[in-house]
Amino acid sequence: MKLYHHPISTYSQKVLIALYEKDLDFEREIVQLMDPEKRAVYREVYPMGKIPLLVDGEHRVPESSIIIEYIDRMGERRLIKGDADQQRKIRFKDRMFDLYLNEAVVTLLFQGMKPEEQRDAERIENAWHRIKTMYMFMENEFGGQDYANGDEFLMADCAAAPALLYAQKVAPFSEHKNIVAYWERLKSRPSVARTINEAAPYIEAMEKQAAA
Ligand SMILES: N[C@@H](CCC(=O)N[C@@H](CS)C(=O)NCC(=O)O)C(=O)O
Repeated sequence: MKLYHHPISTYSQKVLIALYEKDLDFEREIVQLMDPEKRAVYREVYPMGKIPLLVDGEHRVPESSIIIEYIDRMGERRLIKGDADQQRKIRFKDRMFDLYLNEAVVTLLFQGMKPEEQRDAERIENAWHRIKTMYMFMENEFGGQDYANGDEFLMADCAAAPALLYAQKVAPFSEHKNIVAYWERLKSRPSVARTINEAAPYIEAMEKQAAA
């Protein structure tokens, strides 16, 4: 299997965490989406131009959640488990973290890198609404359970970790003690710690470039 990804990309991180949790072997290819030439080359592989993409023999599997569904049939460790209702709840939380936390956090991150006069106030306001709503929901949930779907780290937690990694920078959650405790639990997992370590030099370079 080969994963097209970038260590700094949140959706790539989500899949890397899943691959590490499941201890699966894979090749990696880093895709430099910021470089127009390299982006054009990658669009030959996947016309939508999005990362991550998993290629396994004849199968081309895009979309982080679908990649996790695909790899979840491999190995012993399951990231989507239980009966149909339990699985639906795992998918629901995964969607919530992707669509309403990750997307909103990334919006704030990219808007923050633009000169003030080019920022889109409506997008920023909408992102904040989603983040605050997610924080309310998460603070309540993590008061009663360790992970997104109970006491076990599953697919939705793979989605939450990258969003919280960047949220620390643009939408700090330090006043939400249950989210802080959840983030500490996530970071202490080898799969998440490894993904964060691999991203660290790229994040540092991006921050230096933004500050220059
Ligand atoms: N829904 C997709 C989102 C993937 C996505 O948006 N990836 C970003 C990087 S984190 C990307 O490829 N951005 C480049 C672009 O939108 O052209 C997934 O879950 O994999």
